[in-house]
Amino acid sequence: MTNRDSKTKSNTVGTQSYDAVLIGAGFAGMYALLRLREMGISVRLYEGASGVGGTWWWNRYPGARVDFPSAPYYSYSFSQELLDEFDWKERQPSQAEVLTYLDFVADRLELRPDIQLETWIESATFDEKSSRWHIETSRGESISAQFLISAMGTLSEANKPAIPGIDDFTGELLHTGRWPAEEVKFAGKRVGVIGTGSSGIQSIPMIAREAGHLSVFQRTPQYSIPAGNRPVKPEELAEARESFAQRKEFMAVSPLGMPYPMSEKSALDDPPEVRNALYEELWQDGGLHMLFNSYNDLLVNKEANDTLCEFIRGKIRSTVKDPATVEKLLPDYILATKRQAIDDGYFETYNRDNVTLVDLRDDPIERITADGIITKSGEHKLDMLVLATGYDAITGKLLRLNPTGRDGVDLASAWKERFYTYLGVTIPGFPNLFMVHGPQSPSVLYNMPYGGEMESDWIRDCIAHVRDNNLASIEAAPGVEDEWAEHVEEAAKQTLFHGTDSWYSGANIEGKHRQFIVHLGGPEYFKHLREIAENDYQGFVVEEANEAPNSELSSAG
Ligand code: N01
Repeated sequence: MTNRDSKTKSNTVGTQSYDAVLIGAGFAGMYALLRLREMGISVRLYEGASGVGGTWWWNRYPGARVDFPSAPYYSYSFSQELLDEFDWKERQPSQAEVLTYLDFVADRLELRPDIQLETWIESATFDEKSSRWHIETSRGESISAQFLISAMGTLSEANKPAIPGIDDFTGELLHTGRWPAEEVKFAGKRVGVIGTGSSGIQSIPMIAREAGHLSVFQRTPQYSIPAGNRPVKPEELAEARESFAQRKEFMAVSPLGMPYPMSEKSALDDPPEVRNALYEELWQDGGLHMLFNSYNDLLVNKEANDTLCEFIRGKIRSTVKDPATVEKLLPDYILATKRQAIDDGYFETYNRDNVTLVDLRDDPIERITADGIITKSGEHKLDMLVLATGYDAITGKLLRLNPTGRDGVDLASAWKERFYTYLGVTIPGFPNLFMVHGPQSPSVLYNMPYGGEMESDWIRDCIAHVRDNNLASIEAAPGVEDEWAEHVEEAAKQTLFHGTDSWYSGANIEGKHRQFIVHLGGPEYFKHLREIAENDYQGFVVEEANEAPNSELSSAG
C-alpha cells in the first residue's frame, strides 16, 4: 500500500491517515515539510510548542543569540527570495530575530495549514502488516502514516540534573532551554545560575545587570570568545544577496558548511608574536570564526590548540580583577572540544559587586533546599534558580519518544548497549523512519540550517524512491550500522574531541553511553549520502508493497 493518491488526510474509524508525519517545527522540520509537500503527498507536521521555531521557540533566555557572525547565513540557503525579503538586523541575530525570521518563513511559504501546534507525539509503533507507523498524540489523536520523520532537534531534551533536593526548591525554577514566553523579572532578586556552558555564558551577564545578587555555580570553567555582535550594514546585506550563488558553492565545500575561508596555516608556523597579533585581531572582531580563520590545526593538534588556550587564559587574567576569581575561571581542557562559547561581557561580569562565583570543584553542591543551595562551604539563599545545565543531546528526544520498530523492539532496547544508525538518517530495524540531525550525522558540528536542508532532500528522494518503485518500506540492512559506527569513530579520532568529557560524547548525562555521536566529515558526509542514493540505496533493504508481512527482505542496492 503506497497511498499514492492520498493528497489529503482520510478518516477511517477515528484514525487520520497521511503519507508522512513530521515531528518538530524548527528549521529542519519546516524545510522537510516544504519538500515533502512539493512531492504531492499528504504530510502533517506536529509540534509541541504553541509556535514554530523549535530551539528558537524554547530558548528565550536573556542573551540567547546565534553564535556565528552569521546573518544572513544562519538561514535557509535554498531560496533567493527568502534572503531578499528578510532584512536581518544583527550580525549574530538574537533569539527574537531568528524566531521572527522563522515566523516569516512559515507565512511566506504558507506552511501553517500543514502544521499542528501544541501537539506532542506520544508514541509511534511500526505495524509490520501494513508497513505503516501508528502514532498517538497528546490530544488523543490516532494517526497512521507510511513514513515518520523526526526533526525533533538535537538540543531539545532539557537536562534537569539529579541534584538532591532540587524538587524542594520553592522559589522560581527555570531552565534556559524551556524559558517562559512571559517576561522573567530578576530585579532585586537573589538569583542562582547552575552551569557555565553557552547558555550560562550568554545569560549570566544579562541576569547580573538586573538581579539584586547573582551566584554562579560553576563546575567547569570555559574558554569564551567575545561575540563581537553589531548591526548588519545595508551594504553587507546587499552584497550577501548579490553573491548568493557563489556563497552556496563555497558552503558546499567548506568543512563546517560556513561561508568563511579556512586558514591554510598551522598555529605552529608563526612565531608567538605574529600568532598572538593574529589572535588579538580576531578577538577584537569577535565571533566563533576565530577558531577557523586563524589556523587550520587548532582542532587536530594539541600543541597548536594550547597556543589559543593560553591566549584566552591571558585575556581572563587581564579582564577579571580579583585574583581568586581569576583562578576559578581559568579553563584547562582542550579548547573547543566542549562546544565553544561566545559572550557579551561574560568575564567582565565577575568584576561586579553583585556577582559571586562558586567553584563547584572545590565547593560542591550538597543539596538544594526550599530557599537556596547548600555547598560544602555554606548556604546560598536564593529567590530564583536558573538551570543552564544543557541537554540530553541528540538522542534524548528520540529516546523519550521511544518508537517501536520491527519485531516489537523499541528504540531504548535497540540502543541499550550503544547508539547506532545508518548514515545518521535511519536506524536498522525501524523501517520508514528517518531522522534529520540524528546521531552519527554532522548535526551540531555543521551549519545546521544548511545541513538540515541537505538531509531533508535526501529523505525526500528516498521516500520518492519507495513510492516510485511501489515499495512498502525501506530500512537499513542489518549489520550496516557497524561499518557506519567505525566510520564516525575514525573521523573523530583524527581530532582532539576524544580528549574531553562533553555532551558530544554523552558525558554530561549520568548513565548515557560514552560515545562520540557527531559525524565530523562535513562535505564528505553529504557526498557519501548522495552516492548511497545514486547507488540504488546501497546498504538498504526494501519490502515490496504486496509482499507477505514476514517474507524475506530483498536488497535495495
Ligand atoms: O549546555 P552545556 P548549554 N552540577 O551542556 C553544567 C547550544 N547553544 O545549554 O561542563 C553543576 O554546554 C555543565 O558543567 P560541566 C550549544 O551547542 C548554542 O550551555 O558538565 N553543573 C556546564 O557548565 C551548546 O553547547 C547557543 O562540568 C552542571 C553546563 O551546566 C549547547 O546548546 C547558545 C550540572 C551545561 O552546559 C548546550 O549549551 C546556547 C550539575 N549537576 C546553547 N550538570 C548559541 O549561541 C550540568 N552542569 C547558538
